[in-house]
Amino acid sequence: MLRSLVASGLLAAVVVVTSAHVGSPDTWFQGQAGPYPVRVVIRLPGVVPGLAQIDISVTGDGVREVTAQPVIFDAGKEGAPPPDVAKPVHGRPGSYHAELWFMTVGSFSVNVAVDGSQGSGSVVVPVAAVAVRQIALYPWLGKLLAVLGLFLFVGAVTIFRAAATDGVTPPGLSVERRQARRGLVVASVGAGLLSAGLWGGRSWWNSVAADYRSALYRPFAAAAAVETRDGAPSLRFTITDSIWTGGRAANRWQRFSTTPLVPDHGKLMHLFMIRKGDQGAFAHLHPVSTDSANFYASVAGLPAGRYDVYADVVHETGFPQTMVAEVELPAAVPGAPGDPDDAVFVGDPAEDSYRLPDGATITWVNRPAELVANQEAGLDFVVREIDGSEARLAPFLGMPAHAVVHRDDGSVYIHLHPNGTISMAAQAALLSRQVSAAAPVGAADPHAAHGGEPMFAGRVGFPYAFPKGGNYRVWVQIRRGGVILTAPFAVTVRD
Ligand SMILES: [Cu+2]
Repeated sequence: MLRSLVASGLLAAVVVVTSAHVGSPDTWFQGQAGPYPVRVVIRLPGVVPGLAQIDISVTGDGVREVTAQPVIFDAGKEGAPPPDVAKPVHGRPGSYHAELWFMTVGSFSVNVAVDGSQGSGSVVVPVAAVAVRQIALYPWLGKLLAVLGLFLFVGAVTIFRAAATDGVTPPGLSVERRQARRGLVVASVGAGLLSAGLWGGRSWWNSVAADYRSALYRPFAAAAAVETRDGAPSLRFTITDSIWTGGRAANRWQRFSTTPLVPDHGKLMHLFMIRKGDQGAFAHLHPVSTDSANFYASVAGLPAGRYDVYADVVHETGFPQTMVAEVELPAAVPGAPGDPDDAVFVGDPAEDSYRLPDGATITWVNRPAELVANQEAGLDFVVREIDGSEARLAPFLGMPAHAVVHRDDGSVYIHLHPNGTISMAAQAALLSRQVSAAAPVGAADPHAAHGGEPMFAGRVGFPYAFPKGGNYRVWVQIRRGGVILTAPFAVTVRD
């Protein structure tokens, strides 16, 4: 009984989900903290309460102090613990490290503040803390605890008996038969009470573990289908999850994700279709919603095949989700996407430089000779005109470029921006709880001081590290001449 008691003592695990993604838990962010460019990487604890590892690199001289503070959406800064001072990393100038406790499930931000001779500023990095799995007790530890428990149990019963026999017998005298019988009774009653207590403890713990399992995070259930709409094949993406359709939240993460969706880059949903197997067909679509559960998008331009479908949404609490589904496109769909922000791409990948249909090129600058999991991937690209000059980039959904990373088995998917893995809508939602209506802190205003001219430089970098080895595809998307162009790159990553 003790062994099964200990075996059921599963350790609770909370893995933080940082942005909308599949299988890519770490947060990568780059932005401006006042006068200082910063890069922030948040690696997650895996258990709650748990300690997150925060790596911060600050560019520029005269930095006096760097701090990091976890702020939960529903408590705001008032309810946050004081900021932790990040420690400089020995031998790596400009690098700082902090460890932050995540004490509960929820939609958080990590506020990184920099103070220096050039001035001060802060950035807000969205981080959603949810539990996605349970870590079992190490078997050897379970066995050890069972043996110790048994030892304690026998020890206690022995003490009960001794207390009722030797304990009441004057020194030097032997224990009388009547006393010995009473000792046995006391020991049996004691053993019975102890067993009842252990049984109670076991059922209490099992209910805690059951509660925990029922509160494990899982993306909302969803379904995708191809339907004829206005005479043309359309993708219908439906959020089928009873939590969403019924709106009943049973635990903390559900409370954060039963709030309405908010637009991210002006779109309620960013949906990606990737053909399974060869990854030779790709679509970035922005379905329109007919109600809170149903979303439709044209699939014009896509060839036949079976597709993985990833739908990124953000709730008004800043809680991001990626819903996953699959769909079969029985036949190629002629035509081009309806929404000018939608894009479909069919074709084979390049190694490090891809020629766009208009003759320009997107080149992966300084592509690492070997890509290793969990090491900076160096996803830096330059767009060059036909004459080799560096291009200027028009805003595409408020950004100079977007990228999508996908592992060929579908176990990793993430939508990247030049500011990292975070969602701007999540950042804005968390900021809205922290600062006055004045301009948000650290959130880049993509439209500032550009007045509609092509406004971004032709060099874009996506701070990121591949979470595990394998064969990946990276699609980089930019807007040129009002058209969205896509460049695919094939990537092999070593563990
Ligand atoms: Cu999008």
